[in-house]
Amino acid sequence: MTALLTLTVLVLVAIAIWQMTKIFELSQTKTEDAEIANDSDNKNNGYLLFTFLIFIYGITIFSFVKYSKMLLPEAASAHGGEYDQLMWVSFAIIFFVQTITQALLHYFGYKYRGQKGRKALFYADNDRLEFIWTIIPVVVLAGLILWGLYTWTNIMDINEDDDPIVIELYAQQFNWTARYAGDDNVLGDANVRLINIDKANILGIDEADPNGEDDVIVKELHLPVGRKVNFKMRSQDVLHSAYMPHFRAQMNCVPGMITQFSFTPTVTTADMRMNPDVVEKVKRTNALRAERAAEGIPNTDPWEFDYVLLCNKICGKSHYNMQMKIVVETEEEFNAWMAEQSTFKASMSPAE
Ligand SMILES: [Cu+2]
Repeated sequence: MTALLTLTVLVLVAIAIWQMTKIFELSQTKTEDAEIANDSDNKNNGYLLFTFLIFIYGITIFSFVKYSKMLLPEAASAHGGEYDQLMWVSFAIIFFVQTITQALLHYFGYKYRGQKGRKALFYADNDRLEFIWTIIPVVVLAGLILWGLYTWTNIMDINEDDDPIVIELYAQQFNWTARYAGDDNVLGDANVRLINIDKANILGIDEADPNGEDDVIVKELHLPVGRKVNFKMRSQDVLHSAYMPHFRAQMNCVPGMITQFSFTPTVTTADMRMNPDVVEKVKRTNALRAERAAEGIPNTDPWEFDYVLLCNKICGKSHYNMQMKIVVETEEEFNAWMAEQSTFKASMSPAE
């Protein structure tokens, strides 16, 4: 409601300014050629072009300096480096081309501004020039696209090589549940129609399928470092998206089907907490939190870095808070944690 009112006020103010400008224009005494740009108008517009050029370069540099600290730290997965490299090369090319073409565009706008007595040159075409400005983008874009396709195929090649752990990520409004495939490393069949709250079967695991008996259902995702994980995603209700930014991983969770993503975590949570970028970020965040705590604002306890699984599809009103903690640890720590979890069979409530 407040937003609507603010918007209405803004629109009304804009209309008022527009009307006032019209009145101001009408009140001016008119000379005959007032509507036609003269040499000095053209020159001023030329200078304005340069001002705009300085503005876009300035805002680019400002954004780099002020906001590059918001970028993610180094990738914590085996494929992440490849992904980042593709992104940085694309950024560099876009940045280079943009810097040069904007300077040329604005400079020529000024250089060939309208002047009394100057006539535009009629220049039909130039095959060589056209060839050059067609072939360069074609080669660069084809290169980027081929490299992108190659990277995509590599990342999305989900196979059973290297003995991956199989984990299901189950999405529902507005939380995540993870299910490990257990000792047999095979997930029991599941279907939302088999959900039985009375028996605490919250994921709809088929009780008749022996593969499901040793499955382990948890609310915190633990991954052993260096071991490949094959994720199988399901959704109970609407479209969600399993997003694990530190691992450069994202996959939609679609009701009625199983989607997959696979990666190998390479940096433990403990090691990532010592990464200089992460240390800086934690320091900055905690400084802000301390300021807020001093003002008596709640929920401002110091923050410690953790990997997270987020939802990256706007799936409803609590979408922003749909997340699960991910802990990457050594194989021993992982085994010790897993030994404490109970299996689906053991955790099920007996039928009434
Ligand atoms: Cu969601």
